[in-house]
Amino acid sequence: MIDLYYWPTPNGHKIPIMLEEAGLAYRVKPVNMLRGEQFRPAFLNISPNNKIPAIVDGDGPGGTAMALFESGAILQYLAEKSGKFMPRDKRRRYTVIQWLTFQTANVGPMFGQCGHFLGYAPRKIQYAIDRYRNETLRLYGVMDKRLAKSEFLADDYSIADMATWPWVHVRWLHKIELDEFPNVRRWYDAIGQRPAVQRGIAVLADQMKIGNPDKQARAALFGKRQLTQGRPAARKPRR
Ligand SMILES: N[C@@H](CCC(=O)N[C@@H](CS)C(=O)NCC(=O)O)C(=O)O
Repeated sequence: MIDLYYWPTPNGHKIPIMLEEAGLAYRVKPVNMLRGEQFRPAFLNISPNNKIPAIVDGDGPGGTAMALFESGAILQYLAEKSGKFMPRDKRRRYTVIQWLTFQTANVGPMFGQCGHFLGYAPRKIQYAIDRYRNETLRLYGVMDKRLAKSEFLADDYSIADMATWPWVHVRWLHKIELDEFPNVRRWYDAIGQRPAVQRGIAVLADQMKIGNPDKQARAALFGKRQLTQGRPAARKPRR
C-alpha cells in the first residue's frame, strides 16, 4: 500500500493522477498546507523541504518501506514500480525524462511565481507580474510548438503529461487563454477526458483553494522557516 501525503494543488494532483492511471493501491494522508501541517516533524521526516506531494511505499525496494518527496522523483518511481507510462527504450525513456524535467524545472517554478504575484502577493508588484507572466507565456509557446508535432509531450502519453497537465488546469490563475495555444488546448482537452485523470483531480477536491489566502494560510505558506535544532560541533580555530 502507498501512503500519499497530499493536498489538492497542481503539484499535488500529479501523483493521484499517476496512481489512478497505473492502478496502484493508495490511501490519502491529507497535509493541510494552509494550516501549516507541512511543518509537522513527522511529515518533515518524509519530506524535509516541507512540501507536498510525498509518498511512503510500504512495499518498497527489497520489501521495505520507501519514502520519497519531489513529484518528479515520485512519478519516476511509480512508473518503474508499475512498468507503465515510462518506456523501456532508452531514447524514448530519456525523452520522457526530458519533458518531465522541463515541467519540474521550468513550468512549475515559473507558473508558480506567476500565480504567486497574481493571486497571493499582498500588493501588486508590476515588474514581478510581468516577468513571470511573460515567462509563463513563453513556456506555453514552447509546449504549443512541441504539441504541434507530437500528440503528447514525449512520444506517448507519459508521466511528463501527468506532471504538466495540472498546471494548465489552473491557468485562470495565470490569466492564460488557450485560444492562443491551440495545440495545448487539444492536448489539455484529450487528457482531461481520461477517467483516471478525473478521478485523480477529484481527490480532496472540496478542499481545493487556490489564490486569495486568508491570514492563517498566508502565515503558513510564506511566514515560516525551519530552525536548526542544536549546532554542529565547533571547529578548532586554524593557526
Ligand atoms: N518541486 C516540488 C514542488 C512542490 C511544491 O511546491 N508543493 C507546494 C504545493 S503546490 C507546497 O507543498 N507548499 C507548501 C510550502 O511551501 O510550505 C515538487 O515538484 O514536488
